[in-house]
Amino acid sequence: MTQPLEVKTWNAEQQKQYLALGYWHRLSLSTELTNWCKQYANNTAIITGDKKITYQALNQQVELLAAGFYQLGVKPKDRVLLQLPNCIGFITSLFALLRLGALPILAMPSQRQQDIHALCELAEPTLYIVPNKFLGTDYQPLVDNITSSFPAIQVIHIDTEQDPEIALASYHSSQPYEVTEAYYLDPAILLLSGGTTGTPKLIPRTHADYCYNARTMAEICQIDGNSVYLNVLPIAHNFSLSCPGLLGVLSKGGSIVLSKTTSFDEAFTLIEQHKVTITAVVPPLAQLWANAREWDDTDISSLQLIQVGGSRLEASIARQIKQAMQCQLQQVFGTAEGLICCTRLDDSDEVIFNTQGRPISPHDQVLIVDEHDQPVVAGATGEMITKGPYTIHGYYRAAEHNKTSFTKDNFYRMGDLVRLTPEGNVIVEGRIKEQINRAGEKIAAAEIEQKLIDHSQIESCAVVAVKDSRLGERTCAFIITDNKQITLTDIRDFLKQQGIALYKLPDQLEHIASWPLTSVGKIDKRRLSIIGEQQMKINQ
Ligand code: J2J
Repeated sequence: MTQPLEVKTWNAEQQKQYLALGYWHRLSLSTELTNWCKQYANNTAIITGDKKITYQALNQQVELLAAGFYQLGVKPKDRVLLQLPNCIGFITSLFALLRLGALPILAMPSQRQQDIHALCELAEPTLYIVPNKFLGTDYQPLVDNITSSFPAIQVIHIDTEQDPEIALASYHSSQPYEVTEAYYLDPAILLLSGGTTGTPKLIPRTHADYCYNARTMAEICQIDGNSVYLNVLPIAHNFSLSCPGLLGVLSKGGSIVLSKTTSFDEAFTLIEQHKVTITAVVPPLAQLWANAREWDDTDISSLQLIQVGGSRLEASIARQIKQAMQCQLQQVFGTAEGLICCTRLDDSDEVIFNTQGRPISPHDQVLIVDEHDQPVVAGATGEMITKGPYTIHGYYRAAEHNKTSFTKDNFYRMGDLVRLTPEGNVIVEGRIKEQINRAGEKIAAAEIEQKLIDHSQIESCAVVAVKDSRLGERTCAFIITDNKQITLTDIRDFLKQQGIALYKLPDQLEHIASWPLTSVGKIDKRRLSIIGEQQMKINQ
């Protein structure tokens, strides 16, 4: 028997309050989408390649696909694993699944067997929607592996090179189907958490809270029917899906331009061609783009706002980005679990360059606490904990993990060390969670450690983040072994064979004779990060 879908949610009083304030609508995300398609029928919704798809046409494609998925047997509350890159098929599949009341699990195209396998075990999807090939990766071996372990799963292959107007057309159906209006406080989608453990965690975002998140960000970014948003980051990520991203932009009648890659060649050309007004990137990418502006003369003057978030942005680089891109900059400090902080368009440069802004909802509660969960004195650094109208109360099917990730009164522990300025802006100072933030992509140290320790010649290991001028942070594995010949390539190959995604493979390997320990006898990972940085300098 499958486990129930129910997840812990807001108490009755909070629910009443958020509904009364108009934050939440008593509507499913699917009904919101249908309403936007009707309201902005003739506006351009999606631009991909040389095709422009209106809201009306998008809605028609979604109708046909929902009917097709229905014929395949997709039912309300079925989990469906969606692992697609930035393509029209992602958008139509997502919306069609929502229309049937199914629950999409949003996996990243970069994930491999280890993650996809774990997601299938955790959420028991009935359908897996995956590209056949994308940017040189053939997904067939991954699909073969998954179907051999989970023979009941149906697979839909998407040809991402196909004409967007007929993408998925072979799955279209004109048969009638049953639209299911989901309850607005049921989970609408399962997002992937950055995670700190060996197995992936899924974030159940509800219809009401996710829509509120997207609309609020759209309002802060002043999105309207003339806005053109360039989607360069993976569309399945919370930043590009709802901050304001795809959903926020569609809620206001704007257009989404899909970019396949993050390269400035493609991005700048799309900005010029479609008069893009807003885009969202991670700091290392923003810096690459800013450097490229020194010699690139593509006309990107339509750009009004560049959102930068996902990892730490140094003030000096923030300044350089604003100058090079000749538009407003917005720092975004957010999490797929909920809370989003950002600078506002009319903030001073001082605030925009030096802080990560403030929460987007007046009802976001943010506390900065010490190791005993006691609030620190004003202005001091501590761990950020939060709850509010769009922050989850628990991960999907993770009762044990939820006990440590949330406080007794339902605050989510962000795992970030921050301080607040007197004006209430957040400054991110560091992190207590054991995670590597590699150019915005999050890697749980525990996951890599658990795999490395299976290596017959590794006695003990620890994985830490080491400062990196290009990536922000790189992944450094420390090992204790008698075999001093083991190289970085050896351990990367070893991990690759275990189905670990490429972006999670260590960038650096250090042999160590014994562990530096903290006063309580744990491996001193802070010390290891420093050693890793020193070693890298010596080796350069
Ligand atoms: C430092 N660390 C940051 C920042 C996130 C918008 C933007 C980002 C995310 C995201 C997101 C940071 N400076 N500006 O979902 O909608 C680190 C923190 C945080 C973790 C969350 C969005 N912005 N971080 O990055 O769920 O450590 O969401 O807790 O992937 O990224 O990661 P994620």
